[in-house]
Amino acid sequence: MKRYFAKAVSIAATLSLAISTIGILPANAAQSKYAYVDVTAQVNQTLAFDIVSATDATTTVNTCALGTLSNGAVNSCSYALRIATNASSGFVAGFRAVGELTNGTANFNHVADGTVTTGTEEYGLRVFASADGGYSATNTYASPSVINAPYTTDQPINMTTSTPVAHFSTGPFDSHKGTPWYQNSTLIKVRHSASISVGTAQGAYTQRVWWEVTASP
Ligand SMILES: [Ca+2]
Repeated sequence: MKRYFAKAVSIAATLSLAISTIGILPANAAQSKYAYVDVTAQVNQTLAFDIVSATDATTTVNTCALGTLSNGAVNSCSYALRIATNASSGFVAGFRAVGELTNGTANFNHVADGTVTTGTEEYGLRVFASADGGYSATNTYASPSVINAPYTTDQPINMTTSTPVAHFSTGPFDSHKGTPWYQNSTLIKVRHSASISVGTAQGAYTQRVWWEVTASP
């Protein structure tokens, strides 16, 4: 009997609350409802890369002439990697060699001590960011690229797989906006150097070096 009585009280209380709620709602109450849209857009990754003159960023080149070598001097030739990307994590630049610097039978000795030196047969490359005197022209380029050790010194060119020498890893370039357009690029200067000894075999020497730039997503 006790259990039945308690249940009857509970039903009565619920009915009372429902009647009260209906009673205070205005006949024409304003209502609000919500819905949403998600706006989306896509910006695709861009990457531009050319090899250009070391003194003119608008001129593309694909030769680097060391000239006629002599026993009393170090000969050099230079060019620049012109790179632009909007990739969130920048890029990596590297090179690989197709064969040796060779006259067909004799291969040039690779530099092994970080410096191509007069009077010894040595050949190699080094890489410059603008911060260490790498590139300057009519316009000033504050290259954000970082040169990988040991390529701030003369290094051998005997890699058959792409070997990273420079990178930029903190996002798209934004420091060179304006005209001309190539100020949106970074410029990395590359210098090849060679020296000979009295025993270096005569001949016309050639080597093809490939550069690869990879955008970092
Ligand atoms: Ca040396």
